[in-house]
Amino acid sequence: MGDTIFGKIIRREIPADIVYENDEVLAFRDLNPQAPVHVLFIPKLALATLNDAQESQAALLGKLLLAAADYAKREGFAERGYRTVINCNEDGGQTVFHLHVHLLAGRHMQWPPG
Ligand code: DGP
Repeated sequence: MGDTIFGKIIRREIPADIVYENDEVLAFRDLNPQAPVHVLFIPKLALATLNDAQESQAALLGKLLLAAADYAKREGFAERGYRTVINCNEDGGQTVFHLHVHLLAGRHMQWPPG
């Protein structure tokens, strides 16, 4: 896949408000927040979309979700609740083609989404 703005954030070529990092996962605040808390969890491995994930990357996908849940617990809003979202391709509303999990919290979320 081609490089994206998230690749530049991983390599520290552009700034981001990083809130969590381990060997495989990076998390930083979304530039255009849709809720009082809006953090993106990305694999350091560059996968363009969820469609590109392989069976061998199942654990990595799980780690993104677990990192989001850990963050919610640590920040104290896990019990109140939050939403995780993965947008995929055009109909899903994906604009950055480096797989990411949105973590949204701090307000009541409507369902179904628009
Ligand atoms: P999506 O539409 O699911 O591909 O979400 C991409 C998100 O990435 C969108 O909510 C805005 C955010 N975003 C785009 N460029 C940047 C950036 O340079 N820095 C940060 N922190 N977020 C960005």
